[in-house]
Amino acid sequence: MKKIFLAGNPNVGKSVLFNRLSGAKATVSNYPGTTVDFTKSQMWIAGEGWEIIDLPGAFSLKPKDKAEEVARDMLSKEKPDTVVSVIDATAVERGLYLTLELMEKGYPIVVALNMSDAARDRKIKIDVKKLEKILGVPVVETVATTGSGLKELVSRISEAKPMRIRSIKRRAKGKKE
Ligand SMILES: Nc1nc2c(ncn2[C@@H]2O[C@H](COP(=O)(O)OP(=O)(O)O)[C@@H](O)[C@H]2O)c(=O)[nH]1
Ligand SMILES: [Mg+2]
Repeated sequence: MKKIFLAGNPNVGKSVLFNRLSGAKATVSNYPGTTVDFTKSQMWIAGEGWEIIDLPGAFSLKPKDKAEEVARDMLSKEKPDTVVSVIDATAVERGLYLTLELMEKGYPIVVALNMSDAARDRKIKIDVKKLEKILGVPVVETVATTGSGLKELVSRISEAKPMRIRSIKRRAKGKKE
């Protein structure tokens, strides 16, 4: 079965997103040798069953605590087919750090700009198309608590592909590939 992982900083809405995407039947497990929990379930994308895993919150793949260590280990051991990098749309720069680290590792990424309702309330405007162009991966605005944007997020999972950091830097400078 293909695997999709939800990765992101703590409190960006990963678990709410996970519950919306996976529905019932989720199981919580303890990562071996730790007190860190992760949640696993299944979802259907275009008639195909996927395993979906809600990773412990992490700011970086260079771990500073046990939760980050588990997130890093699960990513490297289980080799996800797609990683949804969940970013708080009110603090995009903070979330991009982990996103770029994930890209550097070669994971196919889709970015969920979650809490886009809160960003809108605070008059934070994000040029999604430009961000998408610079990163070279799908970027979708979502509101996990209402389900807004989730259909688009799921539909763009198939577009996720490994992206090279070098080409991101070139695009950020406006150069051609
Ligand atoms: N306004 C708003 N709140 C959200 C959204 N998604 C999640 N939340 C809230 O943010 C908090 C953290 O969510 P949670 O899923 O536990 O974050 P996690 O630590 O990344 O798993 C909870 O109080 C959620 O109800 C969203 O899109 N908009
Ligand atoms: Mg959570």
